[in-house]
Amino acid sequence: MATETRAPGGSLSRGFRVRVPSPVAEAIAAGRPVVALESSVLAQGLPTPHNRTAAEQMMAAVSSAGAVPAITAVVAGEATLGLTPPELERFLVRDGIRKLAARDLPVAMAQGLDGATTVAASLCIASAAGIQVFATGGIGGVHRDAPFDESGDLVELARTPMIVVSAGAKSILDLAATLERLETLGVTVVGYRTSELPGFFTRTTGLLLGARADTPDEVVAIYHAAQTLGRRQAILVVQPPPDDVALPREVVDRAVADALKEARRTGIQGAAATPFLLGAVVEATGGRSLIANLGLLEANALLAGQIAARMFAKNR
Ligand code: PSU
Ligand code: MN
Repeated sequence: MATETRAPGGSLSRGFRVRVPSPVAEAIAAGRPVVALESSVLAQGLPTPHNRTAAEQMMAAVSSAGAVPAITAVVAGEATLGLTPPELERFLVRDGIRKLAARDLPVAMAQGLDGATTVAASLCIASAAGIQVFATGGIGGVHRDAPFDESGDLVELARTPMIVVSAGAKSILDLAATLERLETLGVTVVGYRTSELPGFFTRTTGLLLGARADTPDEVVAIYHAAQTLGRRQAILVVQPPPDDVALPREVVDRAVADALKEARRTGIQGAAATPFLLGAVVEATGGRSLIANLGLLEANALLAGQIAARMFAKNR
C-alpha cells in the first residue's frame, strides 16, 4: 500500500505531496513513532559496501527503540518517505543516484529523477509528511577556506520544527562558525549527555553549548516547549560519537588539514566537497574515521528512536 500524506497548514496550499510506502504509511496511520533518516549519507557519504552496513544498523537501531525507520529520497520524481527494500538497493549500488539538497527537490521531482537527499532535503520531505524526529551522522555547516560555501542544512534547520539528532557538524567544517550561524538562525542546540559541541569523529571540540539533556524525556520536554511558542526552528540534539569508536582530535585535525589541501589542489568544490573530504579523511585515518562514522550513525538512530518512542508515550 502506498498512501500520500499532506502536510498540515501552509504546505497543503503548495500541494506538496509525499509518497509514503508500506510499512511507514501504516505506522503513521496508526500514530506509531516514526524516525526519518537521510539517504545522501548512504549514496554519497559512505563508500560501498559500508553504506549497506550503515543502512541496516540505523534501521535496526530505530526499530529496537520501538519506532519505525523511514529513509527519505526522491524516487522517479516522487518525494518519498520510507524507501522500499528494492528502492534502497538501487540507492546502495548508486545506480544513477544524484545528491539532492533542498533546492534540487523541485527539479528532481519535475524531471522524474532519482536522488538521495541531504539533511536539508530530507527535512523538507519528512516535515511535509508530518514526521517529528530525524537522525543523521553530521549536519552540514560553514566550510573552512570557502566563505561562500555554507550548507543548505543550516537554513533548513532554521525553518523546520523537528528534532534532529546528529554528532554535531562534520569535522571537515569550521565548527565555531557553524555554531555561530546556528545561534543567529535561532536553532536550539542541545548537547546529549555533554556540555560541549561534539566534533563528529571526536567527542569534544572545546566549543561550549548553552543547553544539555541527559534523557530522551528531557529532549521531548524542550521540543514541546518550542512548540508551545510556535517556533519554526529545529531542536538540534548533538550526541558525541560512542567512546569505543571516537577518534582523538589531533588525528582528525591532521587528516582534515591534508584533505583540505588536496581539495584545493584538485579544485573540488560545491556539492562534491563534502563527499570528497569525507573520503579523503577515511584514507588518511586508515579507515578509522569510517568505523567512527558507522558507530555514530547507529548511536544517533538509536537515540532518535528512543526520543520518538517517548514522545509517542507522552502523547497517548
Ligand atoms: N553525515 C554523514 N555523511 C554525509 C552527510 C552527513 O555522516 O555524507 C551528508 C548529509 O546528507 C549532509 C550533507 O546533509 O552531507 C551536507 O552536504 P553539503 O555540505 O554539500 O550541504
Ligand atoms: Mn556545500
